[in-house]
Amino acid sequence: MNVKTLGQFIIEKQNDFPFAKGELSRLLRDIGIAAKIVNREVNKAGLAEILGETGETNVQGEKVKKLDVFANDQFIAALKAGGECCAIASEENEEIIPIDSDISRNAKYVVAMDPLDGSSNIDVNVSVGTIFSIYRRTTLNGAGQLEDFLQRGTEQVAAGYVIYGSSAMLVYTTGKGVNGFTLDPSIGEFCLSHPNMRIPQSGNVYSINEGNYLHFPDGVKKYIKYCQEEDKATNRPYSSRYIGSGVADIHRNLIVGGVYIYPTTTKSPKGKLRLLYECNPLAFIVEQAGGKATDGYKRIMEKDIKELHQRTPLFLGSSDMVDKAMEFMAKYAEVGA
Ligand code: AHM
Ligand code: MG
Repeated sequence: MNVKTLGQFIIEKQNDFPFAKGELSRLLRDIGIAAKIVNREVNKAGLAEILGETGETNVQGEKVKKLDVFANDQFIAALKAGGECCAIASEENEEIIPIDSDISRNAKYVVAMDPLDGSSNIDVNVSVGTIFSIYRRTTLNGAGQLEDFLQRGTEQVAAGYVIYGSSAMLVYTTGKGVNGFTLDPSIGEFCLSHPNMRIPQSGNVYSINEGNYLHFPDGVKKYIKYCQEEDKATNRPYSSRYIGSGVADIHRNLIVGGVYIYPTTTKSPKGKLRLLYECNPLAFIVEQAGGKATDGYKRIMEKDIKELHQRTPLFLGSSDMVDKAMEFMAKYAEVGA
């Protein structure tokens, strides 16, 4: 069997960047290693005492599960040990984590991450994920600083997610397409299983938390009704699929085609998801796979970022479906969004 591991693939792809010295490759490798360790723990979450809440709340004011803390610690440790990253921003930490060790101080890259997205699903054995985004630092040297993270999504050097599902998969892009790797537990390696992933231009799945319907902008309400209408030519009604674990919902839509929407609600007037370490990396991946990602009006990756934990609405997926949803947003914008 002709298997290509993530490590082999990364080294091969390093040649795409003629002046690359291997730093980004090593950073991706470090992330892959942390992902395997987190996967091991997620897999036995139902068995181990690790299951449950720590009782602390994270910076977003949500209850933190023990596995969130574990995943956060693992990724931070791997990135610190690797020496290619001079600062980390995490959903779990209010402030950035500057890295000031001898090997990392002058490293070129910063990493923003959501170490365990969808963590409210852990206790019910539903897939969770890790999302990461890599930027080149803008400060010159020393440990990384906040301003290194306040860059538009278009400046991302690489981004990816790991899904801890029925199989564990790592999907990433460096701006030259999207490739997916499935963990083969028998050899403990991520192996290339989904080369050059492309999202279908259209699909028949829409993913949104309809429980919030009453609080959605009118454009979203009308788009949902559009998805539910009968129309043979466009294959409607579409199917509603919402796991509530963003990486799993978006991974499915990436493969079969579909649109994922987390709009503003009256409860979360800026949206729920975070621009830096959730929306931008997912947008980079989906765009690289041929899809689109906007906030309903504007491209996600061109949004200015002022705060580490800034939120944004998200419309992401098959390009025709995102376009259609945006059409409804524009049409009904004036009527009380
Ligand atoms: P989290 O980072 O606190 O886990 O929140 C992000 C998650 C996404 O994975 C998911 O798509 C969404 O929040 C679900 O939110 P809701 O329960 O409001 O539908
Ligand atoms: Mg999260």
